[in-house]
Amino acid sequence: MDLKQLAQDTFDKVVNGLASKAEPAVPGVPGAEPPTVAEPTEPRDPLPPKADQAEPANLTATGADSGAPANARAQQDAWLTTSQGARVRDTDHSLKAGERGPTLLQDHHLREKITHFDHERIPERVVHARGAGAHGVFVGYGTADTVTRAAFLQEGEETPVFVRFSTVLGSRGSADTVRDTRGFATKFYTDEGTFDLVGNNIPVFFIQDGIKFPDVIHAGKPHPDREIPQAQSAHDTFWDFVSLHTEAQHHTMWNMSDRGIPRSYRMMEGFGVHTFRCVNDAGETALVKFHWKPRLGVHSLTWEEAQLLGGIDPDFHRRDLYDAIEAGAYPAWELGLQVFPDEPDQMFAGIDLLDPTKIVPEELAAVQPVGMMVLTGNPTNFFAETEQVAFHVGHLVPGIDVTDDPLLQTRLFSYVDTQLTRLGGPNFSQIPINRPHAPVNDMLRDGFHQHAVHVGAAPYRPNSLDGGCPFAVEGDARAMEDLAVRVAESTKVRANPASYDDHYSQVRQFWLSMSPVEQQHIIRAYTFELGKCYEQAVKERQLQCLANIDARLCAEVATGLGLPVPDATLELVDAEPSPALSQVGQEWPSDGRMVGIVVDPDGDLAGVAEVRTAIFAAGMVPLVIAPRGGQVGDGLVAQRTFATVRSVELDAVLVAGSPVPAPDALPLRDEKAGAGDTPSVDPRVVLLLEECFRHAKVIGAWGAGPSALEAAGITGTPGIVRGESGPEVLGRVQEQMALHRVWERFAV
Ligand code: HDE
Repeated sequence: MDLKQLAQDTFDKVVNGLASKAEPAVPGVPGAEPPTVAEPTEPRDPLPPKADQAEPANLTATGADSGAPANARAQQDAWLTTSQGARVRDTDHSLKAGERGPTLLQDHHLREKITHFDHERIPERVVHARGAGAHGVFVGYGTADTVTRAAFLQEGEETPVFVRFSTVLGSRGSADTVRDTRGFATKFYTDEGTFDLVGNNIPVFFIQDGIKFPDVIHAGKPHPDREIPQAQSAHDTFWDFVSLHTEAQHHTMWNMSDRGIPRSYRMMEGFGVHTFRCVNDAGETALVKFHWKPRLGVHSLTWEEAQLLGGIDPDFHRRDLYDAIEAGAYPAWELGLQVFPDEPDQMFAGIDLLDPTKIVPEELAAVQPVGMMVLTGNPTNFFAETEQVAFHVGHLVPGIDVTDDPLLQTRLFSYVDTQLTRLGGPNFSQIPINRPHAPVNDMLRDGFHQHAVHVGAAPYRPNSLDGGCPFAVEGDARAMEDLAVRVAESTKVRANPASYDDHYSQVRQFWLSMSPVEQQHIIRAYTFELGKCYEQAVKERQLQCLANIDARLCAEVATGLGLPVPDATLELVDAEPSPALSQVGQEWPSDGRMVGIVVDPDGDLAGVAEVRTAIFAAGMVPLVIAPRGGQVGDGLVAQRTFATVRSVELDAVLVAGSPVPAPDALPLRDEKAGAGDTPSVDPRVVLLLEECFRHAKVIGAWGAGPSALEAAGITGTPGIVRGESGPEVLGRVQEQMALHRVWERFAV
């Protein structure tokens, strides 16, 4: 089977299917036009409600009509009402004893409005508080049949999904682009019940046993006395913990690499981290690791971009995901499995499959694609969907089971537990976004926020009063199964197996697998983070850990910190590099990438219009950047001005002229030019080009554009395309964008 072709066919099928369905082209948006790639920042009408939100909670848990009217939900009809549906004439003035008051207690409308507002917030997630979600569809390839009987993986089976991406450490309002792990949690609404794959963009974890989760999180969160710093690991408590607790070194190295600052949620891998146990129709079991492989490849920001974005656009990743989906540049991932024999020792090639601080390199066990997920719809309401979605690693379907990984075992307890506080009681699975699409008949009753009006007199088993309903599955009907896995005869202990003691060999393997540029980024990241620590002992202890990973890494970081270089206390093993870990060297589609076009109102506007059309046609998004807002030329509107644009939101920039300084730019006059001198090119364009150059982006120029490049001191050639016409330049720029960055431009 040609798997590459299968991936492309599946992607095309989902995207074309959306366009051709009589049903909404945008899921849940009746009558919406099939999406085309379009400028995402242009004003548009508000989206109508989506299908998944259209109905109130008027069904019982058994699927029967509860008797509640279908419109028992806010925002029906055109009139403002109270929560009880009584129409309201005036919501701007409280009821007072005379115009100057005081306000009367009897004003029920005032009290209801304020009381509800007072209780609008719910606790944010204790970790992964900051996130962004999207709806989509998963299509099975049928290639997993030999491994698992999970129905949603069967050939051509389409399953609705909701995905939430997140950072881990920051609060709900923190910046998207901080250096951190990213959550990648997927809810599959399968016909056999909901399956949640609650993963991260990093395949290993800080701890081997869940009992230490509060410790690592307390260390990473802001200091308890000052509550700073927000959303970052560059502080003493984090490095204190990871340097004392060396099993965290592997995850920490991934965080210090470019993986810690993704370019986009659309360009991240996802990992189930733990090993799961799958069972096929014949009852044969296999051990499995889940992988998400992004269609657009794995790409990262530069550290400077990440920092600038924290101020310029803290919502960068959230916006990027939303805009891409609105523009029809649907993000897609292939789900892949690494499959291992289910041996009694649960080891593979000497690697303990139950140790979540270890990977199995792809070169030893290939990731086999089993289906594709395409995200095709944005949430209608952030709170109702992205905030209230509740994932749980225990939400499993027939064919997929857990293993004894001690990290996973703790998670099986933690997720429901946390929802009880966060979502206010045990009925959170009745919240629309959490409702299974499979029929539910669970005998769970009552509790806070019970929405179902259950029928029947006997929510217990066995019963005769409800005719014995509901019935437990018998015979061959498909159901959850407790696999009869042998548990070794053992004694109760608080201890780890000896295989968990190796904390360094895979960290070194990761380091050795990086290209020189990526290694340089890692060195700078450690130097920055440790440079933010105050405690000398913490820095020295982490340097000792680095010495046990690689001598050069340790020496360069130590030099940056101005500290002595310690000797390794372990013998360094030269692990075989795993090329799959590096982001450099491959080519990827450029769908949904942002291309800025710097426009000189006196320059080649016809060329700009032509290039803009070509950028759309290539599935990317052009942003016209002009001296000021409004119309630039015939049919050309500025989407960014020289005052609002920064390099960080662009993947490449084209310069279609050499704009002279606009009057409002003169206060920003380049100091190098000297007081009184007027620079030849608008200094904000010069700054933009300098930044694009520094951030290793492809830069193209035609017409008078090359002289603007010269004014910015850009003379080199790698990633600089100069040409006669816009379309010619764009073609060559796009070729280079496939590599993501102009890697040669980084000083190594
Ligand atoms: Fe989580 N984790 N976690 N985690 N986790 C939560 O659940 C927890 C772990 C992950 O977008 C919480 O609903 C423990 C590994 C994601 O809603 C909480 C342990 C991995 C999300 C929780 C871990 C994850 C969470 C907080 C150690 C990658 C966000 C709010 C035993 C495989 C899901 C919530 C979303 C969220 C506990 C370790 C991924 C407290 C105790 C390993 C993506 O229950």
